Amino acid sequence: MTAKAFHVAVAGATGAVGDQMIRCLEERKFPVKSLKALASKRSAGRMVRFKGEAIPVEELKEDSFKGIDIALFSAGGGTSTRFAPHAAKDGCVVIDNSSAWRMDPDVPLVIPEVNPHAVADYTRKGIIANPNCSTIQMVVALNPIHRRFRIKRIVVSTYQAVSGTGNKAIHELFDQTRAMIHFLDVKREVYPHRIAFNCLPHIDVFLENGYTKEEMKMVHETHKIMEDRSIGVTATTIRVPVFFGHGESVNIETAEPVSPDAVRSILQNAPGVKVVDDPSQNRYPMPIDAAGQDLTLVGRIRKDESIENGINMWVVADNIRKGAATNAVQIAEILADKYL
Ligand code: 25A
Ligand code: L14
Repeated sequence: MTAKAFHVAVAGATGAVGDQMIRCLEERKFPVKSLKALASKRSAGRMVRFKGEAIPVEELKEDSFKGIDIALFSAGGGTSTRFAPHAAKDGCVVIDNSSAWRMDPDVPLVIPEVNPHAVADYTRKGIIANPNCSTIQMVVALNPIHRRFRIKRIVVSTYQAVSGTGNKAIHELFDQTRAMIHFLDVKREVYPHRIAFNCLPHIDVFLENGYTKEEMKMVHETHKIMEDRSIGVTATTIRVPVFFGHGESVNIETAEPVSPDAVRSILQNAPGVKVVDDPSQNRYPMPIDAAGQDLTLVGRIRKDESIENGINMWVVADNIRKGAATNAVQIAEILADKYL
């Protein structure tokens, strides 16, 4: 029997996430028969590298997906809304990193460590959604705790890296930092205020209820992925001047009595998690350690002394890898193994 291999396309191949998707396909040895790199007209003709080969970037069009088995999308919500249905119609399975399809009841929203079974529902629309980066790392850490102690309420504050916004934001933080250090004029284009040496309590757009869309994604996506709408979730999402790696201060209240030691031992055996929790040696999760690898780091695990059954913790992961590209390629691996 010959091993299966797939015709794969990456839409948004020149972006921060699309580029990492191609790296992940290569690193994880995903069985790629051919790779098609798609982006907007602006990037057509540029080259991307895959397994030592130079692949020309083509303009994304409605008919780009003929003969493609799996398409990984990360080119923004508008692009996914418009093009994913065309890809699906041509028999291609779309794994979409934008927020466009996540809450569609006919589209599964998947974290492989949490709800891999949901991949089966890809047949409804031919689309699988990749969750928001902040949701992924929080749910990877909390799901094993929920299964044992039943989480009643989550209070989360995020410290999010600029890379989530894409390459232009990475350049903006770099250019502003350099300008500040040289006492030059600071220009801003991507964010509404300077991000260098600052924090912005503003990620994605503001909604009627006073929350940002990023904050409400953490509420709704957590319910959908954990398949439990009874969990109270409230979020505050903050942009910080970090390039790669989101941090999250997470407070939980559980139904069952819980202790920091019990949480530590559950997380030591949880898939995709690494406990980094030795304050006496100054060991705790940090973006500089999370960046460039795929585990969700958890530390500062301690009792919330203000309530009966409460725990505080600090959760850090690489937002471009586990928060986006790696999670999408892991979904492709499940598809390839079990369904295609
Ligand atoms: O929140 P969302 O909607 O879910 O978005 C998630 C991700 O999508 C991207 C962004 O990643 C983010 O991380 N994104 C979001 N809003 C966007 C918007 N309005 C957006 N991208 C474009 N416009 P990113 O910016 O790192 O990567 C984006 C990737 O998507 C490709 N792309 C964009 N529009 C497309 C498309 N592909 C096909 N069809 C479309 N209509 C994009 O390719 C990139 O691969 P590109 O060719 O448009 O950009 C290549 C390089 O050009 C730089 N650049 C970006 N904007 C401009 C620009 N250069 C000049 N002028 C600009 N206005 C980028 O640095 C990029 O590397
Ligand atoms: O995937 O950091 O819904 O600006 C959109 C905003 C990803 C992060 C998503 C950011 C997010 C992004």
